[in-house]
Amino acid sequence: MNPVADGHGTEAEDVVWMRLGAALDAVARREAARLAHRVGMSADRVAEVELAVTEAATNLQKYAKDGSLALRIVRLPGRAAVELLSLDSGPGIPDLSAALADGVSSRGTLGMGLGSIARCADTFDVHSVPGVGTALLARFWSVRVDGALADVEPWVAGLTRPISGETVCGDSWAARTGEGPDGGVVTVMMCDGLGHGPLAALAGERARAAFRTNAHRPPELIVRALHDELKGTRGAAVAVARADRSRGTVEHCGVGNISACVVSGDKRSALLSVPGIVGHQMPTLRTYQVPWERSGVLVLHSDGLSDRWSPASFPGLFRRRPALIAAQILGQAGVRRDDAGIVVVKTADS
Ligand SMILES: [Mn+2]
Repeated sequence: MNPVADGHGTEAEDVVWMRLGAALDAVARREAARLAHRVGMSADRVAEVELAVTEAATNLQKYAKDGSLALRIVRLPGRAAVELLSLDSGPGIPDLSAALADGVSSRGTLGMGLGSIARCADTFDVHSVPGVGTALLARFWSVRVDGALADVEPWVAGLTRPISGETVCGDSWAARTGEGPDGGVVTVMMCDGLGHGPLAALAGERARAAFRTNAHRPPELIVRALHDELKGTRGAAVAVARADRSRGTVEHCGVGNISACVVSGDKRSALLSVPGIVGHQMPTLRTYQVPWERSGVLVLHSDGLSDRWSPASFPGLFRRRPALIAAQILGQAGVRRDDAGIVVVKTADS
């Protein structure tokens, strides 16, 4: 893995969620083909991506208790990829390395088809906790790339999932990387629009727009700008955090119920928010600061995820890629009765 600051903004994009069921393989195959065509893949590559995604779907159908696939397009400057995330709630893969090596010793488990997905993907990562569940990440660039550039990893990854029965999500995130004198500053926002459905999604859209034009400012001023922009909407809980690699700090300003923390080893340092509703009732803002070690992982999520998770219950997860971290925590701590959103920042390999 080679983490890079992409030097531009990234934000929540459309995610196609497909829940485990009898039609999952067919639906997943169709959606994979649609997205692969949209990023301009050749017919051969489209076929490979279809096969890999179908394999992931079949794995869930055969072995998982419950689970979902998410497909989306991710972009770095000059390139686009189809990204597949698979999340399940067990039973987990007992011997992951054996599963990846031969696919034989894992017969009868989720590990069975992993090798073929890994071979086809430009980026592949998987994390499994026996008895808890598995998260899988596979990324397919539109043009097959070899060598150092193939496996670049954005510093920031977010993931949102609408409440059951909705197609749009009121939780939203945005980030800007590559700021500061050495490019080591990343600023992220997590926004939970009140309620759910299109009106909550509208608040999220406005929050992303306001973040885009204010991301260079200190977190507290960004929250103020969001407050102005969200007037007349339902309002939102919002948190903005800025991690500065050269100063070794994270500054955080939050209003309402967004969980934020820095994970370092098995330690989780909470970043506090003040009560209020951005766009409606603005409290006196406070900015908190905690140390940012190189190996630190910054996590912000809405109350669509329980905040009762602990790093120790996901051994090794926080050394993995941001997108995989986001998927595993959302998969295991996410609730179905609310929109869920999480954003993860990691500026160094660890
Ligand atoms: Mn919520």
